[in-house]
Formats: sequence, structure tokens, C-alpha cells
Amino acid sequence: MTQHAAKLIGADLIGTESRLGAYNYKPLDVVLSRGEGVWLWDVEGNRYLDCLSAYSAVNQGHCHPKILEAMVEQASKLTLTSRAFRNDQLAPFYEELAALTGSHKILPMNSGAEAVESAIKTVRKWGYEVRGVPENQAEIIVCADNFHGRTISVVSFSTDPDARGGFGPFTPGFRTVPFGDAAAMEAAITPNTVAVLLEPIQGEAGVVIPPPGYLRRVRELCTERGIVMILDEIQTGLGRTGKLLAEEHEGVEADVTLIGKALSGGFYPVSAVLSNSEVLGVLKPGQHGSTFGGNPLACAVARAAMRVLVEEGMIDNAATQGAYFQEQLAGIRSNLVREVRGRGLMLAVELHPEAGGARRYCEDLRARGILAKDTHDHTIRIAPPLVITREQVDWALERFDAVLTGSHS
Ligand code: IF1
Repeated sequence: MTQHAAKLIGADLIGTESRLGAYNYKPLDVVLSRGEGVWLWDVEGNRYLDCLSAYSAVNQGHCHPKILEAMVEQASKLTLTSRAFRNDQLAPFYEELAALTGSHKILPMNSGAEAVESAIKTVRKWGYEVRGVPENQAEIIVCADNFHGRTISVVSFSTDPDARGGFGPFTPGFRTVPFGDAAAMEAAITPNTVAVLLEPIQGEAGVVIPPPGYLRRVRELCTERGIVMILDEIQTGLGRTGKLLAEEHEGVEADVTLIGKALSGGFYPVSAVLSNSEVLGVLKPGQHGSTFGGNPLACAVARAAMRVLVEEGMIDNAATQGAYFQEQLAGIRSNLVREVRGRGLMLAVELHPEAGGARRYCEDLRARGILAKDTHDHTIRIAPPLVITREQVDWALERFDAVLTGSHS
């Protein structure tokens, strides 16, 4: 096929998307058709380094051969039984996930938002049954600028006008405090507070790292006041920040941890609520569930995704390459850049407002073979698959340098 024909096919696909699809996204106009490791190819055959990793769902790299093999093998045997019957993949999935994370109880779900919803339901019930909170009075403390998903209850406590505007009436029972302010959190606690819910590093907010000691202080508060600490590690978990879970950077352990995204290496929606026995123990048969949650295909895929993450040293690689990437980005002499920040391979370059928005730089990066996503107008988010090599980081840095210093290559 000629380049011209491929371009027409791409344009045609974009046209059809616009005509038939709900207009709830405004993606870069790059139509991808293949992925391998850190690389993506579009329908025209152009190659790109992926610096988004499907919002950290593809930590293990695109189409990881071992996850693919597990998926194909399981798909040819058994895909779905529902939880009305048992399947032979669920128990080993529990066992391996519990061993990896040190959890005592696991609730398997599908999307990240479902894991968040499931945690909210569970801690409310725990509040009534274990803590004796009066019926329907349970409160959960959340942080401003959070991102936990798109369902009604979850957007009910979003502070982003786009995420919640027009979607009321909202679910009550949430109190919002500034992220990174433990004193504000302490002040918001009432006798009806059953849980706090937060991201260890805020992703959508633009890779916002709380002040040192914050998570430790939140942990202490929760322990002192008998409140469940829920960490949403759907984006930060599974190696992204250079540790299995981002909570490890502060040496804390949440009571409830939510994971999703990379739990399947991007092959399939798989999420989970991890907790101690007391909290998830409140759920009894018939009180919560999901047709697809814990299905054998999901479990087999997740088992392979966890295995390669550990066996192939991806978590350490995220720490090593992430530190190098960040240090080198910070060394780029550009008057556009306000701050470079991040942890592991969860990085962000925040531009000065005068730079005119991050989107144009993402377009420029795309023209040079890098796919990165802007967030909050002025921030370029950089989160490649955790399999990225030093050479590939250097390759990316040349291009970031060119885009941020306005030099032509
Ligand atoms: C979209 C952001 C990332 C999440 C955390 C729960 C969920 C997410 C911490 C829900 C999902 C996504 C969804 C994606 C964009 C994306 C995102 F920019 F919106 F914030 F990753 F940075 N908790 N994050 O980050 O998980 O139900 O989607 O499986 O297009 O909405 P989900």
C-alpha cells in the first residue's frame, strides 16, 4: 500500500469515528494498529515511542509475548463461568496476588472505577457493622483534584467541573480536603468518618507528589481514629513509580489498596480491591459481585502480567530508568519548562503558562516519533512502559530536548 493510500485509510477511520462515536474524547489524530514493547505503529507505518502506556495499563510493554501466550491458551480452554460456579484460575490468582502484595483478602473486579465503587460500598458497610456508625451517615474523606473514575458516585466527589458538570444529582457522603494537607484531613474527621480515599501521587491532577511524610501522617490519623485508609494505586501501582506500590516510598501500608490497569498488562480490564480480612469480611453472598469479575481469562492474564513484572525486573527498571530520565529532563535548558517532577517512570514536565499549552508540544513530539499526553493544559505527562531501556530513554531525550528548546533536527 502506498503512503498516500494509508493516509486516506487513516483519515477515513477518523471520519467514521467522528460520525458514529460519542464525542467524549479528543485524541491526537494518530491511528494505531500495532504495538510491541515500548513501540507503537500507526496505519501509515510510522513508529512511535509510547510515553503514555495507556495511562499505565501497559506497564509490561505492548503485546508482551508471555501475557499473550497465557491469554490465548486460556481463551482456548475456558473464558467465563460467572461466579455462580468456580473456575480453576481464581484460586491461583488470589494466591499469587496475595503473595505479591501481602493482602489477606481480595475482591476481583474489572475496571478501575468498579474497584473504587466496590471499596466505597465495602467501607460504608464496615462502618455500620463494625464501627457502629448510624445508618446512612457514613462519611468518606477524599482529596481535591482527585481522579478515581467516571461513575456517578465517583464523579460525585470529583472537583473537576468537566468530570461532574451536568451529571447530578450526586451521591452524598463525601468530604473534600486539599491533597497533601494532613491537618485539613484531621480537621475533617467526624464520628461518622469511615474512610479516607486518596491517590498516593495524583495522576490526572498532573503527577502531584504530596509533601514528604504526608502519607505516613494520614496512616497515623487513620490508625488513631479507627478509619480505613484506602489508597487508589490503580495508576501508581504495579511498578509504575519504581516500587510495586507507591505507598512503599513512605513505608506505609493502606488498609485497602485498589489496583487495576497494569494488573492485566493492558490485555483485558482486570481490577482488584485488596484488604485485610476485617474490611472485605463484611461482604456476604449476594451483596456484591460482577458477571466478569474473577473470570478465568482475566485471572490467567493477570497471573502472567504479575509474573513478568517481577521476573523481568520491570519494577527496578522503572526506578533506574525513571531516575535517569527525570534527571536528564531536568537538565534540559529550556525557558519553557517550569518544573520536572515524578517518581519512577511516572514523570511530568510542567510548562510555564506563557508556553501556550502542552498540547502543541505533544503534537510536535508526535511528529518526531513520541506519543505523550498533555494534562491540565500546561503539563506533559511521560509514562513509558517499564521495559524501556537506557538507549530508548536517550532516544526520547534527544527529541524532548529538541521540542523544549525549539531546535530543529
Ligand atoms: C480515561 C486520567 C489517568 C485512575 C485512578 C481510577 C481510575 C483511573 C487513579 C479509573 C483512571 C484514567 C482513565 C482514562 C484517563 C485516565 C487518567 F487522566 F484521567 F487521570 F490515568 F491519568 N483511579 N484513569 O487514574 O479506572 O475505570 O478507567 O479503569 O480516559 O478516563 P478505569
